[in-house]
Amino acid sequence: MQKQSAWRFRSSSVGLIKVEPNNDDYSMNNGDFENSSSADLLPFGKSDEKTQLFLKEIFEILLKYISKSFDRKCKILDFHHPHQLLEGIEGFSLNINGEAESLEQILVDCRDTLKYGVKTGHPRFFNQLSSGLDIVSLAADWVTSTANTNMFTFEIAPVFILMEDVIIKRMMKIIGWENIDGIFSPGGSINNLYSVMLARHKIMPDVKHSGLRGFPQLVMFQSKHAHYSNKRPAAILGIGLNNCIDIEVDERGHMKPEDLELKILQSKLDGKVPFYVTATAGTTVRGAFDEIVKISEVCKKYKIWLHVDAAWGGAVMMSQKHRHLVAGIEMSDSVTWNPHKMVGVVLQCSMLLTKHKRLLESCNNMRADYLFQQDKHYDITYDTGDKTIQCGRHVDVFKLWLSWRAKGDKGFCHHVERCIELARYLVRKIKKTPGFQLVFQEPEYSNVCFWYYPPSIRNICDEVIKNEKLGKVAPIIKSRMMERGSIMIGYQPLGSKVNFFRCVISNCAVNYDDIDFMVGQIERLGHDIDM
Ligand code: ABU
Repeated sequence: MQKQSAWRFRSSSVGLIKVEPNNDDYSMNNGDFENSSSADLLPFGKSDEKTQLFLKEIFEILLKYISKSFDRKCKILDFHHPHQLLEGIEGFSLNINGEAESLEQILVDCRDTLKYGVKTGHPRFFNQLSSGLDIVSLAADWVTSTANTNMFTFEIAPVFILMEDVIIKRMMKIIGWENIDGIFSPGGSINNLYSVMLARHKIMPDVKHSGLRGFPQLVMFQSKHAHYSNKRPAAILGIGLNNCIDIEVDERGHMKPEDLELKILQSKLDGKVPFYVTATAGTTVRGAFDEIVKISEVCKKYKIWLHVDAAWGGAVMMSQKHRHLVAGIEMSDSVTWNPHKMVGVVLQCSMLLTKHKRLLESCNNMRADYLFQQDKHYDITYDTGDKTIQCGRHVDVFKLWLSWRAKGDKGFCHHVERCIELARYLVRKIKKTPGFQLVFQEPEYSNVCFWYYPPSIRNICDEVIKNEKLGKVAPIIKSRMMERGSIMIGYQPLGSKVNFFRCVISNCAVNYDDIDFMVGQIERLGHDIDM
């Protein structure tokens, strides 16, 4: 919104208050943001008062947004098409016109940015694996941004670097390894890439310096339901997507170990070198857990690196009740886990863990003299930046560290168990609600996949025609829910299954009524669909 319709501000005994432009108190405006610019803030301003007033106002905007995020009466989003946002709505403009705007306009920009976004913390946001708005990790993120440091060396991030070490060592106990190394990086996809790099470096360390020429063709394997990021490293690292082999899944969505072994043997017959297998703990769509013990036996037999992509499902390690889903994880060589998914740490928080100590360093180090001097006066093993493929690295550990401090193991355990219990409630609800059908019976995790059949297609006898129409239902309902802003759930096809809803529960704000609301809302939005 442009500043003509914006607010005025003044200080009072109860803090900063907002005053309408035509209010008599307008003249008492101490913030005077309309006539102020970033040049009046620290480090340029004469005092820090303006900075404090400005940040307090930002804080007020954030607090209001947080309250709305949890308020079921508020919409999840105020949907606008890309062209509408680009053209500008009610004065909200995305243009950078080169002029310095007033602080008043900057405040309005912040408010409008949140206004036209999606409240991913809303209890009726079921769209993504990461959802919810965890207050402690949010506070941690604010602290992190204020510290505004970089994770490359102990020299400039002493506390955060040690926290990363503490968390990684704690994960060693949780996974059950005798050794550990690891790194926080921007997301599961990057961590899956790291694991392929490590696996290749272990068997072909010379590739780092000599390149691929002269080395045998490598082959890697993952289930056909694995996340797509498990394949991309083949394209990035010169292995080639054609050497990234899909393994069949059984009726539960688990990778078939016998098909894995068959394809490993085939690749050997082709003169290639099988070197890497991904087992998925919690597939993206279905939430299925590959059987790690059986897969690890195959990997051991053929001396192949086993990576567990537990980005989504790794949280079951926190629950004695559900830990059996990752039985055998200690037999893996590396694990990806994203606490920004199931345990609700705010984005982004993702780690790559490996039991092969010093391999990350050896694989990635470049020994830049200006950062990683070898003659520093402290223990330079804590200059962990050289283990990564980044240079600058965001502080992600503090969100997890603070959240773990605040909730303890029990808090994380409760989070996972409650989300799975709510998913089971949804399964029971779907089974008994006419027009709804589960795509997969008895989900293992908190993904619940289902179709909604509007009355107009329920009695169609021709299965081909019925399926064709069914595939169009979820996108129509999804567009209606976004226009209305009442609820958000993802949809997709999978193999021969036409478009279905994938409801993911990872937000601890969700309750049983929200599940009932979701089912009722889909009925309300979809009952009149007639194609
Ligand atoms: N790692 C990607 C997860 C995407 C999703 O939320 O479905």
